[in-house]
Amino acid sequence: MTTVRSRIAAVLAAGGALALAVPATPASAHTALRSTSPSAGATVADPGQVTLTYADPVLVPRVIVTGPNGVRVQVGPPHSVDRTVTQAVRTGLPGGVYTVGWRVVSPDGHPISGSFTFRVSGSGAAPNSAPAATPSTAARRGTSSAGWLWIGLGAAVLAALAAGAAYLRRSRRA
Ligand SMILES: [Cu+2]
Repeated sequence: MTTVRSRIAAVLAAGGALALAVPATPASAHTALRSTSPSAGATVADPGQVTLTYADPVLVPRVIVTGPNGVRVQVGPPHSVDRTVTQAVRTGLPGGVYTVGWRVVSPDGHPISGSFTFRVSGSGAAPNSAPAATPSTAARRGTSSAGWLWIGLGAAVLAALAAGAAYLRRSRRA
């Protein structure tokens, strides 16, 4: 009895020590993206660069900035100083939605990645304002065709279920 009780006490003590140890070592947890410039969903004139700020210093950063029509607009490799990663992008960007895809290695060795989008107003580049309407229309068309694909798949699943039910009914009768 006493050995069982002391074993339970030992387990509880170990659990308590573990509970104390976990929040006491936040540096060993993998890092997280804290903020970006341009910020996610923002509309900017011509950013010139993209900066990503993490909770901890990061290693081996990779940043890909993709513009309308899938054009890559990052210039050279990203630079990582302490907790901030800076990636130069082309200047005079045409208007539209830009996607930033990033990947870094946390201080604990775990790679983390993510993506966000921002919009370039393209007001500074008058000749680009007309073609800029085309990619956004294409993007909208893309999502609507994806929507139709899901509706089509849903209809196919329903048809398969109906056929299966009819088959079961027929086989049960026979
Ligand atoms: Cu981690």
